[in-house]
Amino acid sequence: MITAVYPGSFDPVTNGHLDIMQRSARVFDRVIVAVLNNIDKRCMFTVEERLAMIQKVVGNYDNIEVKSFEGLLVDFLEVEGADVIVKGLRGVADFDYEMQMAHTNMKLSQDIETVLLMTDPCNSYISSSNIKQIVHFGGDIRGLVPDVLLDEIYAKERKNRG
Ligand code: COD
Repeated sequence: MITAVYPGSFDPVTNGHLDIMQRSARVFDRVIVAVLNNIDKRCMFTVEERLAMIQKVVGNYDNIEVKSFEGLLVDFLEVEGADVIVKGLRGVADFDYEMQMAHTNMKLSQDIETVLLMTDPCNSYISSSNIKQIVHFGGDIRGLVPDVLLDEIYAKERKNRG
């Protein structure tokens, strides 16, 4: 039984992330979506909100769990008894970054493999950062994030504006 961890900030979760989660669930026996709880990083959504949003979109998958983690990713994998880190690749910029992360994690734990899944071409330009920017300037994010989260994302932006 292979357990894979798909880590990220997911601030907010996008259709690009969702596609990687769904495809991972087909490839691996068990998938843990691991939401980084980074107190140093300013996020639009709290870790609890991010967990709930992801749960809302993958809650119907029997082999996907959603958890938060702090500290080193390899330590989280060890606690969970996981074997593989899954990442998504949008292009060469992601590749350079992910290669460095994979090599670092390899150095930290020889037992863990990183598997990179290519983005679906229709999601290749989507990032949490560009979604936050579009929402901030009143643009349309339909098709970029799961439909069930649209209202919540717009409401959060309105709340943040005060
Ligand atoms: N299509 C496909 N994949 C995508 C898309 C898309 N449109 N958008 C993003 N992705 C992929 C990203 O490439 C990434 O693999 C993943 O989805 C998550 O993306 P983000 O942006 O939500 O998350 P990041 O990049 O902020 O997450 C960083 C980590 C949490 C993975 C990283 O900071 C980490 O591992 N931290 C723990 C500390 C640690 O262990 N450090 C040592 C290793 S260097």
